[in-house]
Amino acid sequence: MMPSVTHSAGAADAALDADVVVVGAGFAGLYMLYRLRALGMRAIAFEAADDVGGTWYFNRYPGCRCDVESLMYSYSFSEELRRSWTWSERYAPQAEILAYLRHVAERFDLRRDIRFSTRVVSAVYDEGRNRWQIATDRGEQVAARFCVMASGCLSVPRKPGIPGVDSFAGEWYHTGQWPAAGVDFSGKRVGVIGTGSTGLQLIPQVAKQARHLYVFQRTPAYSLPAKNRPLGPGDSAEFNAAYGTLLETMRHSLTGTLHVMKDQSVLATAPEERERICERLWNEGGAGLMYYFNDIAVDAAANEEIARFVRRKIKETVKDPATAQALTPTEYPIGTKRICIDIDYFETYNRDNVTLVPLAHDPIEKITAHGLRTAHGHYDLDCLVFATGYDALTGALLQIDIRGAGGESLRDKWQAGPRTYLGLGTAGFPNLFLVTGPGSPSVLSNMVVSIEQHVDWIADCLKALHDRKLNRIEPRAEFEEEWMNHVNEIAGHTLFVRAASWYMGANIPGKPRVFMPYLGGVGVYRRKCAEVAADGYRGFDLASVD
Ligand code: FAD
Ligand code: N01
Repeated sequence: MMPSVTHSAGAADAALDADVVVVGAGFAGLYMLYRLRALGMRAIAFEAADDVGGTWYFNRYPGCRCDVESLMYSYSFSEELRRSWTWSERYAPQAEILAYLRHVAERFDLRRDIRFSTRVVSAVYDEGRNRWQIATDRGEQVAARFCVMASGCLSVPRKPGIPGVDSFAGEWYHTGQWPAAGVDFSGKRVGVIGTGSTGLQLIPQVAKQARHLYVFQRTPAYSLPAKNRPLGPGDSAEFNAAYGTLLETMRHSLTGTLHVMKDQSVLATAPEERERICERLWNEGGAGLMYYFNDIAVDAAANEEIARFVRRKIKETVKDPATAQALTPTEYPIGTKRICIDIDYFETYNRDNVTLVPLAHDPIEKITAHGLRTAHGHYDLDCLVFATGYDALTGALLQIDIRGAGGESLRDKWQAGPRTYLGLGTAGFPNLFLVTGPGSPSVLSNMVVSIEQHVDWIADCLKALHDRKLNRIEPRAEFEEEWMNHVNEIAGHTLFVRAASWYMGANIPGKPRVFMPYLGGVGVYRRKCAEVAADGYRGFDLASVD
């Protein structure tokens, strides 16, 4: 394809023209740029941060690491890249994943097409010119035929609206915006609000430094031990030797990983055998226990058996019975909020300098200048950490004023919850693509596998349009409707809808309660997307409008 970008770098009011604008430079934006370049299309990416990395740029809190094994949580598109990188641990720490993404940016010279420290504030489709008009917070305007939102599912941190939240006079941090220089908690009284995946990674690390750590827990989490360990050269060699087969397995699996669900029900397995399997998977570490049996996500009684096993482990680990009891989740099925993978989380409560403050019977009343007041007392704090999560899946998209054909606003269209066709696009918004958008497996999967699948689908689609001399693509409303019904129907058959999770938008007051990701599985979804493409992009209107 012919390049069509004109740059006048640096000038805030410069008018730019590109084939494609990409929003974001994390795993998704970087690979999208790589594919667009290979197609000969000229793309410009905007990234709010001052470097690449996305999630792994922002989440520098102590203990942050992946919970999908590093060997799987890696790009597959370049063998050369794979062989140029060695992971040091089963679950790599944040700094190493960020270094990997920087390595990718350098190896493929991607930074030259990225405008850093620049936030896209609006994207308006100009029907007459069949172009997206993108505006940034630095005053830049770009016209592009296509726009790809690689803006992340977990990229808008959320500080809760607790009364007095802005009155705290000490240091405060949100885990999703952690200072690059790090934080020294030595000698400090630290409060952590939040016990999701982030809190569980952070708490054991802060406990090692702080004078005293208070953990304010609203809902206890189910967590499985990571059993993290260093990786030796043998691990990579073994993985690389079988790579082709392993990759195919991941791509066609339920979750984009090597966890292959057995055709075996919890309830049909004899109790002693079940115990033996659970114990083995627990000791192997990671999320394997969640994906072995085929009925945990759909059968409440089966789920309860696995939940009971995990609850027993908590009781065996935490010495103080009252603390153990408070840390034990009972109110929702295991796995219906994202399962946590931890390193010494429950053990941390055996330390003298750690106090759990269960909020169930002692709710937070307000944050004060000097700490936090609950119904039963005041906790004096020097530092407060919000591990309170994200405006997930739709947050980054709806922060941008996106307007489609006829000026329709995405915020209006999605008022009752996101609506997409395949999570890849949305009717009324031609030439707009979403990477791991709501309605795709996204956050329920190994995101790198899902990101690559989406980016490949989008890149192949752009090539197909070009080859057929077409320049406009838009999901058809009736196919979108059908897809949303399918997404909802599958979710409705599972236990996921029983938990007040961020998958449901339940962590944000006022956010519509709909189950946003697609639960049909990575492999099934991949096949459906491929069929749509092979069938001439079934469900999309294609046109040439110039
Ligand atoms: P992101 O990495 O979020 O990147 C999006 C980028 O877009 C950001 O840099 C953001 O600044 C930028 N952006 C957004 N809006 C704008 C705008 N308007 N203008 C300009 N730039 C914008 N997933 C897994 O599969 N396995 C894991 O182990 C795992 N661990 C995780 C650990 C943490 C702490 C978190 C928070 C998430 C984790 N995830 C994990 C999910 C993770 O988000 C994805 O795996 C992956 O990194 C997402 O990449 P992305 O490029 O889609 O989005
Ligand atoms: O956020 P969360 P997270 N008062 O929303 C609590 C990925 N990730 O950053 O459950 C008191 O899960 C809230 O309580 P409750 C992963 O996909 C992966 O931890 O709403 N508490 C909850 O305990 C993950 O799922 C890794 O009752 C309040 C916590 O804050 C996603 O990112 C690591 C509160 C928020 O938990 C988000 O995880 C980290 C309030 N007002 C993240 N408001 C890996 O290991 C919120 N909470 C790979």
